[in-house]
Amino acid sequence: MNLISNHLPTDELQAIDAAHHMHPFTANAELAKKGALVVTAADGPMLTDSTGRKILDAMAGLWCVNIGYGRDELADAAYRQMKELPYYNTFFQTTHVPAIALAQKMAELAPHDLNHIFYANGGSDANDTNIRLARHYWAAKGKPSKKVIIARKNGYHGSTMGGASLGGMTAMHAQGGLPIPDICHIDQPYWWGEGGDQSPEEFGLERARQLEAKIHELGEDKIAAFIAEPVQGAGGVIIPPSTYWPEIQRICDAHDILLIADEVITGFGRTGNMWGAETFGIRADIMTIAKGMSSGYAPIGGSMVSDDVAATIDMDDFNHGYTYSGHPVSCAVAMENLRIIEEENIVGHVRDIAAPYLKQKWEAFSDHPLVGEARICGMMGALAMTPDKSSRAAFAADKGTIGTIGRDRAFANGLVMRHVGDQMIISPPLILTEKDIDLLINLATKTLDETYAIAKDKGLMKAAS
Ligand code: PXG
Repeated sequence: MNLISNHLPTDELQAIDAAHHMHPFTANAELAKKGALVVTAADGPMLTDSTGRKILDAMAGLWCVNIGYGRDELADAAYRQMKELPYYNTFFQTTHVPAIALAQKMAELAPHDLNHIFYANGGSDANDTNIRLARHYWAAKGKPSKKVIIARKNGYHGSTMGGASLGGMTAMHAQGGLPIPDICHIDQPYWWGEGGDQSPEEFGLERARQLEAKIHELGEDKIAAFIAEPVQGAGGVIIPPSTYWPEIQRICDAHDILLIADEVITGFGRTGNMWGAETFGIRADIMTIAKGMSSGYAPIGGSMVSDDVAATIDMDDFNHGYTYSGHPVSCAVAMENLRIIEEENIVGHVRDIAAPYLKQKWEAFSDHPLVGEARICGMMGALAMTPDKSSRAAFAADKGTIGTIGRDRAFANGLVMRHVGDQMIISPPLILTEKDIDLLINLATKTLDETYAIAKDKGLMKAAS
């Protein structure tokens, strides 16, 4: 493999980075003190840092590098497309071959009649598109008062003004005056964290019925859509109880509101089917896609839109679009990625081999003294850490204290895991072999043992009152 490794020494790179690069979701001054991990190369599921250390990437970048790193076919597809037609737009009665081919492919892959794509650059702007699509749809149907979009607390739908408003992250809302008008949030279906004495099934129903209560409260004539991730990703891999999605579906159908499934993480095989919608039996009117669409090799996202929504929107100009909607290079890379997913049966590999093997090992973590719940769906999993398993208590220490220790121990052990508060989460490349999974589990075990030892040492194994 040819590496572009002719770079400055690590400490110099870190100093320049600290001086000029504002990192997303990061306390930059804090990071500047220790310096960011400089990743220089990657292959399969393994990263290489600037010191030559190998690290297992159990987050697939940011939940996106589904086919793993180092696939030359995608690089070749990008190169060929850049030479042939590096850019053209699709705004003013023009189109190009990569956008056409990918639109056809996505219509074939997407569930039921989600036969139309509106291209975006990623998930956030695709969700901004969805807000405008849903509102425009109802206006075109002669019901302009149907504007409100109901979303969920602790959901994640992106970082743009629209995406962050749909998301239910209070720390994001606190910055920049969000949410924008006509977006509201109901509670999440997080049984382990919020289910109290209810069974998961009872709790799932109760949380779904909050949607119906909200529709009654605001009036059906005001509601445009409900948006949710089939499994919450950034919120901490929250897998809803089995009763949740059927009830949500019933409510959306009964009340004439659009259902938007945000499959930015759950799409393209992550849950063991091509779509989270298949895993949970969801029939959406609009589906958000990004990340695994190109396995992160090039930025691309979009909204898959049903026949009905597309036909309704088409009756009028939809005054919306991005310069890079359907960028030819990203489309060509996505096409090649989808070819690999299909020809190498990546989804079958997840369903039949990787996910069952990982599940069995991952769930055994629930015996660890630090772990309250070890949950997993396909290739996305979480370990909820607790000082007291029986009461499912939170730690007395500030939220995220133990999670940060876990994250730092994982890095030190050559494993990328993310922490969400005091939960450790994974979302590895889908191509992991059983041997890779063994490595992941060994490193995660070491990480948990060390985190537990540190938490005990520092007197942190105390429950919040
Ligand atoms: N919807 C969902 C469900 C997502 O997970 C977005 C939309 C936004 O996509 P873009 O491509 O605009 O980032 C996402 C993105 C994390 C993390 O640390 C998660 C995401 C992005 C960055 C960090 O968990 N998800």
